[in-house]
Amino acid sequence: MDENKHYDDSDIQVLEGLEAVRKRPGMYIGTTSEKGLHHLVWEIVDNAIDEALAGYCDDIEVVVGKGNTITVKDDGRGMPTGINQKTGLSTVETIFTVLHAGGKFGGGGYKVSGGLHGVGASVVNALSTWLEVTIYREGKIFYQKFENGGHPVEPLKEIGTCEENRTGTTVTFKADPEIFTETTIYNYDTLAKRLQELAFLNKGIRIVLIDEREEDKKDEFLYHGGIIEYVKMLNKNKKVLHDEVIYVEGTEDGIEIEVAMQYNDSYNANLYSFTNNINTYEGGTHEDGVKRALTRIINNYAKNAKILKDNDDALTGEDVREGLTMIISCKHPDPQFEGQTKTKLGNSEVRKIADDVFSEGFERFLMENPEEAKLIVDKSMTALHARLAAKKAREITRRKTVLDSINTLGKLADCTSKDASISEIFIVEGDSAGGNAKLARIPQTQAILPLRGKILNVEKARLDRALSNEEIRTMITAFGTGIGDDFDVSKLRYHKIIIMTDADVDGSHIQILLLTLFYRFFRPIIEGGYVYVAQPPLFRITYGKTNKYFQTEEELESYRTTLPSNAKPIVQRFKGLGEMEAEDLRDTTMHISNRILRRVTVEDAMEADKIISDFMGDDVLPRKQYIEEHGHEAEDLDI
Ligand code: TSJ
Repeated sequence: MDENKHYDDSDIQVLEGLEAVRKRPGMYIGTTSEKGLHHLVWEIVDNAIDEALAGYCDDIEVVVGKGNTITVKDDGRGMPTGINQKTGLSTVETIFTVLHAGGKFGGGGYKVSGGLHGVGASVVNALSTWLEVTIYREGKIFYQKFENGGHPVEPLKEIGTCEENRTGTTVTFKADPEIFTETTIYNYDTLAKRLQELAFLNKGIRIVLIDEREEDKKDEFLYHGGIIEYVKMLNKNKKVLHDEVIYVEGTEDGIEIEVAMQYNDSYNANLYSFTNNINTYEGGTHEDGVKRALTRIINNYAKNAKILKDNDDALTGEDVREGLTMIISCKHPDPQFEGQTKTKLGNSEVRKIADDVFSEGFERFLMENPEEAKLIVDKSMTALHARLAAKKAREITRRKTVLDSINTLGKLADCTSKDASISEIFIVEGDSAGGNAKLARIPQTQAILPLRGKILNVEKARLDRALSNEEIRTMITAFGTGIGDDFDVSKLRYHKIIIMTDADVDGSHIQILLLTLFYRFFRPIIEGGYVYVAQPPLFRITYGKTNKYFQTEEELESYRTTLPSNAKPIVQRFKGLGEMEAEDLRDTTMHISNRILRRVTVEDAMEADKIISDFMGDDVLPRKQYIEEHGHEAEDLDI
């Protein structure tokens, strides 16, 4: 058997491998939607980040080209250009054509690309119409191009020379529209958000994003303070309890833990954890270790300072995390990702390491900064007292259910069906819209709950205050689920909770408040997919005997052009639900066969929650800025 035969065999195998990726792209990148498209960028960027983490690169540039091409460029050592013994191909060609070839050669250090995604450059190549790589190394320039889903046009070739000190790798690719059938257009904000996050998580790396598609757009992310600056950004619109961000860092057994934290005066915890730059949404051992240490140390401090007496209830994790913004970043040579979405760190040794590293640093901080220590302990103590008060309030609420039921019955027009799976409740703003909805409903399956007063802004209220709000108590009673620790989603009396508000700024505001309320106190109803937003029309156009309804002026105008030129239709603009005829409301918004409902996702609710905490907290300035900047868009605010 000669050398060439061997080469042919592996070449065929290689192409079969890439063909498999094209046949089942979802297996490799999860989805071929817009999300999958962006995944290609992360795969390539991860390689440059690896080079930076190995200590050889501090400049990364991502360019979105005119035809939605992506170029990623680094100033690292340049990919090795020699021949790979196993494949008989150049290392470069191996990396771009053999599945899972990444990380099998040289290097050392952390491989972010070996983590959650880690499918590597060959998958990007397989899913691209073409891909080019250029390497600057040892005074030479090397180049290779691939076409039609990963087929090399020629082997890697030296195409010129450069200055000895110029090194780096540049990759350009064009995602294949036959694979990414939904879209091949990149979203600047999606790219910017993740690249900024990578810059926060990897201090000292400069990451530049350039958009050449229309007018030139550019962002540069470089954070010498790393996650300290991340925490500062998250707390930007908040009143912080102490000026300095607390920062703790340490390495044990090659596992690096970094924590940055700062308290603000809100009641929410804002905690994000990462492992090898991957957001561990589901938490894991690094998060457990830090949380455990935080609770223990604040309890010990409070006891030693005699703030917490021997017979007092201990501070819980939730107490000590109230108002806390925290980033935990772990870098691990061999992370095990678990959980439903593979975003939970499973390595058990990390729990103790994270605990050790964090407790040592945080204890020292408290000792050296008694003023800040007192503020933090006091904040936790207030949370504890509020928690005990809420418990009492809940007990009272529970006892008051009979009374509440009577109140609720007065407002609620319930449906006659007791089968939750076919029952719906419309939450309607105001009595006049409520009256209309009562006329328009199907009484067997559709219940109407008009809300009268202002819904409480939950950003400023803990559970105890929320429970004292009559509108909220009414909803709890109507839903049948209870709240807080007593919450039981199986008792939900309606499997569709439909928010129906006017299509204007006030309506959007009420939607945001309700979603935030549900997110904070009734989260399982959002997770269960029980919450919807109704889409009432803004216009009715009557021509002859037919009525047509539209949600936007554009839709209305484009319909108008289909009418004969001499037609004179009498167009009606609805200012609110209360102004519509009950018949209109039924035909467009409530009747099962005509209406459009938008199911609220957890992401929608998180977004609402973020809008509330960014813009509707105590601080009026950001709210004013937001309204000034976005006021004109508010009408089509889509949440
Ligand atoms: F993988 C890839 F082709 F997609 C890609 C790799 C894309 C980009 C934008 C950058 C890179 C990359 C790879 N940048 N830097 C490196 N470094 C190496 O591959 C490398 C260089 C030298 C040595 C060595 O031991 O001398 C080891 C490695 C892993």
